[in-house]
Amino acid sequence: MAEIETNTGEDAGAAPPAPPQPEPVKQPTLADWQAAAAREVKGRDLTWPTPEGIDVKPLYTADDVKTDPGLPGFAPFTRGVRASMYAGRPWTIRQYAGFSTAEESNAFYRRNLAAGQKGLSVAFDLATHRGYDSDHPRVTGDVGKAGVAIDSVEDMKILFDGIPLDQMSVSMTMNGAVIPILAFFIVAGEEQGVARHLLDGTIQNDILKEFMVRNTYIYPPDPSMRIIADIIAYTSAEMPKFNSISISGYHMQEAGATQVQELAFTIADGREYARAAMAAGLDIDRFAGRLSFFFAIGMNFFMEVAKLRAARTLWHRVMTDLGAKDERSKMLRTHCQTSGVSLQEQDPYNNVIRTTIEAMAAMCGGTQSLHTNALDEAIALPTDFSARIARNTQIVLQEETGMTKVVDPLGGSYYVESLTQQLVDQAWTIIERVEAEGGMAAAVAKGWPKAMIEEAAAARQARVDRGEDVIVGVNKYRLAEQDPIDILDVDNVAVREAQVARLQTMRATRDEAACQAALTALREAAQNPPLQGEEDHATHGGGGSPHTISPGEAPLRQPAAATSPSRGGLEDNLLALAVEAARARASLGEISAAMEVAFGRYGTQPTPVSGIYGGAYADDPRWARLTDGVDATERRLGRKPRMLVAKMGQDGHDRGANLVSSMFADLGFEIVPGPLFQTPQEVAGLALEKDVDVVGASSLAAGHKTLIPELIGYLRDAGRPDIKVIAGGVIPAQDYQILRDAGVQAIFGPGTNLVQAAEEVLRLLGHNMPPQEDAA
Ligand code: MLC
Ligand code: 5AD
Repeated sequence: MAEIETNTGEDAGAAPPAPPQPEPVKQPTLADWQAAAAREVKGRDLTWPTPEGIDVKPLYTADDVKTDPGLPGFAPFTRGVRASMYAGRPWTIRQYAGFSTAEESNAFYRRNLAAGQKGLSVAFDLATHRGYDSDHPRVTGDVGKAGVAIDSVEDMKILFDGIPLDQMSVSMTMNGAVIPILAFFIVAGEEQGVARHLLDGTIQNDILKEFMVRNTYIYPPDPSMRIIADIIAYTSAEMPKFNSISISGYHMQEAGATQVQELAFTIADGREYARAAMAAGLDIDRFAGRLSFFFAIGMNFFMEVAKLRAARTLWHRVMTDLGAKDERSKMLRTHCQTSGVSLQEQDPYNNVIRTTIEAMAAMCGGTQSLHTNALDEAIALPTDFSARIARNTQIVLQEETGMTKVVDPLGGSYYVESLTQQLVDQAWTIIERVEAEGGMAAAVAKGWPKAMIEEAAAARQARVDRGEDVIVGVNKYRLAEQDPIDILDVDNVAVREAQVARLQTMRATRDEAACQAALTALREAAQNPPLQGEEDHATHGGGGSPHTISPGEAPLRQPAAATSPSRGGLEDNLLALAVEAARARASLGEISAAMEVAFGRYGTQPTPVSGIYGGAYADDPRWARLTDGVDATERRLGRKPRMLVAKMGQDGHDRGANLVSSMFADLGFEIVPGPLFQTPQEVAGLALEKDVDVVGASSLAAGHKTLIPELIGYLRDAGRPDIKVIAGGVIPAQDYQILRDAGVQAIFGPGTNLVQAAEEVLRLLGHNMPPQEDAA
């Protein structure tokens, strides 16, 4: 550096000599940086092509930032919906939970609230989701397993016993049986002394993503959209503090969607719901301020931060286009949940690290409310211990780190600002495609968003199985041995007995005539006005025998709401009538069945994508080894090996089943993709009818110990013990022996490499598959 002479002031009379100018420092240019970086890495390309199709560069500069994100609390809310954000009030620590009976879940909630949780979020069991009472024969494996069993307002009152509903905001994840559940909640509040205008909370009520990925629908799409419009009409008139919907991208990412797909389809879903409510005669500014959102937060930290910023920017644009005037109508407020699918069974304490990183991304993205997953996520519901660590992850972030003190702390980062804009642009392209093809309901009916997500899932699985995407403890740094961890196990026989007893008491003590009259009024409102072409969807019998309609067969019409101007009022509002039925002690199954008479029960036939997984292995010798095995098996059998991929019970999580179907089909198996929601007897019947060699039972909702042994029993009784039954999904190691004793021939838990699974299946089918040292 040039030395600077100091002026001592000694010859003050003379003109001071001009200070020597420092040599101008030549600022390095971007080209200089590129050259330096290229030298360091010997010319290797450092661009990271992400699954969303964004080429992330190794450096971002001011040149990459094209737009000014504005200020938090002001349109377009890119930097946050509140001016002060967490500096004013931190996000709500809202842990999603529920299991077993209402009593047990209530006790769990109270313990969690005492330990620092701030809001509630109820997880219902799958029987409840699908509109069945606990005594229904189709749900024996499901009661109390994946969430809490709620059959009536009596259960709902126990669930919130001692929890003042005017002070605690309660989210309920319910989409299928949304009418009875919301009715029970309203009546439970009423009987607790809380008027409905004081109830604060959120109902998920997002059916479009159910048809795409989550699958806990009950009715066909048209009446399901009517239900949503009715709920928005009711809550906007009667429950001003209640969020009428939680438009969810979470389950899309869980099913394999890229962040751009999650973002685009969620915003497009939101637009569809807003339109359905407007078509029912509601003024947009009366309801839009209570539409809320829900996103998943996965491991790509900066992408997730940018996604939440992009989501707010996009929603502001969409709502402005729809004519909203009130700024609150254009604010995207969201709940986030760290990613379940990113968590692993192997080396499970790593999950605490993953969840912390994801929670920080949700925070830097400006979420309003957050659930952090428990470390045992991949195998079971949380225990008190794992729930504590999950909750404390958020408490530590809020109370120990100082991270809440600054609003939008990554705002102005060249990378994050640039990524935000790219996500806005890429998602907008998909949103415009949706628009061009008639809106999201039409897109869902055509099935292309689901197919897009499944293709992304297959590509991701192939990258993981080939070791290209690293998962620590799974495909790299795997432990030689791992001790099982303590997990929660629900005795669902005991739960079912308790539920059935309470149902019987309620039915015996209620005013039967009043109850039936309320149910009749509900049924008549559901039938009025009759939906055109409703016979297209109707099932055979109200009890819900599954009837399958592929998405292509059941084109969606405009939401029924659009054809009925009276829906804006509450005269034949389904929720208003269900509240009457709930007061009269009608059960969840009865309320659901009353509407099913009018609407029918919906089902879909899975259509696995093809060529993606196999394509990723095109030149891989490990794949050739397998296809040789399949060819040899085919020659021996005289036909292609045949596998039924089965889903039993009310478990609609079909990501794993679809991946397995798609991969084995790519290998050359003949796949029978079983419909969702089958009983063990129905699966056995299909296995016999199609004369399959293997049944692969996929279980993600803890029904495996009941349902898989029953299936094996039916196959044995039919004289076909030779049909091999294998099990896959969320199956804890503690249950392996029970399943093996029942006759299960192979078990593939979370983190299974599909190539290795296929080898094992070929061996089971009698192929002499030599062991391979460098197995995938
Ligand atoms: C917030 N507030 C502020 C503020 N920040 N006031 C002043 N200054 C600030 N800085 C105010 C808000 O305006 C609001 O009041 C009140 O505080 C509460 O804040 P909020 O931001 O609205 O938070 P919350 O009540 O927690 O609501 C968050 C939400 C909501 C809008 C996202 O929809 C929600 O709680 N969703 C949770 C959904 C959920 O749990 N889903 C689980 C899915 S699990 P006011 O008066 O304006 O309301 C799942 C898994 C599966 O789906 O598949 O089963
Ligand atoms: N309790 C706690 N978390 C649950 N999840 C699902 N059901 C429950 C429950 N009953 C979480 C898991 C899962 C995601 C969909 O929600 O994290 O991955």
